[in-house]
Amino acid sequence: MSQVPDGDGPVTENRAAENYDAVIVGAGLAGLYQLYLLRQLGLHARIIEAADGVGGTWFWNRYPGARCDVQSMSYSYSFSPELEQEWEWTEKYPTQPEILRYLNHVAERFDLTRDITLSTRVVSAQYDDATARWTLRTDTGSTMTAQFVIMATGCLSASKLPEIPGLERYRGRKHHTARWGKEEIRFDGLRVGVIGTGSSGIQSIPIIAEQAADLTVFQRTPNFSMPAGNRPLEPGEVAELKASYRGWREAQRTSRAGIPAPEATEFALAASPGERAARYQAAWEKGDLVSLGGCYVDILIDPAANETAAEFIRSKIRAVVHDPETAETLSPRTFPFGTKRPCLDTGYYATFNRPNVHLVDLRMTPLIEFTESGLRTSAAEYEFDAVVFATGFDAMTGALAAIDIRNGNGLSLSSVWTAGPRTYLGVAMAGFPNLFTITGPGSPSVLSNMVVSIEQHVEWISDLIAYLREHGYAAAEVTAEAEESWVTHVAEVGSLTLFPRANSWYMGANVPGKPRVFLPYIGGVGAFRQKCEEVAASGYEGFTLRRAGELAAV
Ligand code: NA7
Repeated sequence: MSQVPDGDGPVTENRAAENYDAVIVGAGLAGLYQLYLLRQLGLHARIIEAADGVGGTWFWNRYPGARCDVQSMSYSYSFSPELEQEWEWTEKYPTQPEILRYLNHVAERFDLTRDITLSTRVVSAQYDDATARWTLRTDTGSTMTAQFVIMATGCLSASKLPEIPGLERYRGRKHHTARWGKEEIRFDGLRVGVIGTGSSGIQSIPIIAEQAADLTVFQRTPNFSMPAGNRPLEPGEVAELKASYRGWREAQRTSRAGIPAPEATEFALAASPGERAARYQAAWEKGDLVSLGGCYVDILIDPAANETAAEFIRSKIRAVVHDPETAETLSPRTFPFGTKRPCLDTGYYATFNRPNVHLVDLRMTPLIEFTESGLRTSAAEYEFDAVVFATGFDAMTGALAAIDIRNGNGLSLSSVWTAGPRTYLGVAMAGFPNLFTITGPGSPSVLSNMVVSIEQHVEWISDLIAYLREHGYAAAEVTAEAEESWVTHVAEVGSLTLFPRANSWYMGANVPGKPRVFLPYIGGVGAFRQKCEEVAASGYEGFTLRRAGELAAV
């Protein structure tokens, strides 16, 4: 957490502003690589990071069982062949501690640490049209100016608590999966309640269940989850991928989701039930996020096709969970498969066969309030020694909205985004020159292997900055027309799919009052990259580029 200076009052009022070519907000996967590339360009750049260590998502999400759902050798930087060769991943899916070790290694190996300010949260960013510079203020009272500001603030970093009254009354232990402490937290012999059955709940529940005397899971919406099939990596397969890494990286970059997979060509409803079952079973056994949804072209487009995949997963739940009523409660029926982020698990459904685990269906009996000793639903009162909130995030816009970002006219980004975020390529906003977002709304981001999308955005932003400097430009600003046309395109492509039918965080539906807009871009990583490359090749079509002498005219 950020450290606010205590004792002597604000340290800063008379502290001189530090001046940079670029300030990067956030030291996760995106911020680290951005710093590395800007340094290569010769920029004086600095990362400001709220946490007291690097790692972003992987710094904060330390809950038991936290693991990436993209395979380790693919969920890693591609920019350094040496790094690729020397780092040894140990499991098919990397644990949070292993990824955090990797990111700390990257920060040290590329000597990034000396340009990272930790324990400092950027609270505001104000642009000045006349100088084409941003002024940033932090919660430690420091001020800095920069020509470029790059928000590497993450898509899932603004965590949220459930909107249930009385939280302050509850006297037991409280833990949010995305704000887990650094010390080991155990639940041995305790009565525990877990709220939330997204990825964080589904990964942590089996482990908490093994420790707790008694575990109650509060489920609002059941999720589709598939077995991860996690296992140690074999030396042979590691060597094989390391030998062919360049080709693999290229395949990642041109794939749909940053995870190379065969493109389906057939329609689910054209196949016989037996053919479908065999194909779904083979995909199920692969233990990954993309194979099942990728079995047929129409799964994310046609509700009837989707239902065949959804019912296949429900049959798996029924096969594992002994009590038919519990199996049915765990079976998703209110949204199409794939339109909320599916999960990968290790023993999730079987956990509900344990005598110490109970499932509460919040659709039947909603949460009413916290009490001093636990929780009350419309049907019963529960007492807990510890409550775990696996209640997710204000996704994609939450971390940006938390910073008071204002343009030269004093207009805030949040006020421009009241009806939903507006970006060009998820990377820049009209009216906010020299401000960039890595994997912002309107880019493939959370629908893809984040590392692939992060590298693409970071490289694109770096190329744009290099172009500006080479050609003597002081500022780049997206035109209103380019932004409008991209926002329209993102919405149109989204509306061709089943995604808008789900109350998901992709739609902003998990945050009361948030506009219902499909936030990521579903056009695919490869196609998106191509579009970005075309924009760059055209001399940054869609941007107005200004030289220093033209700034006053703005
Ligand atoms: P998610 O996937 O947003 O899951 C949050 C869960 O918490 C989900 O089951 C929510 O139910 C539930 N929730 C949220 N608010 C409430 C309230 N007020 N009452 C009851 N239940 C609630 O977050 P995760 O951290 O698990 O995963 C985020 C992403 O990280 C994941 O998708 C991967 O990309 C990695 P709901 O479904 O909204 O009804």
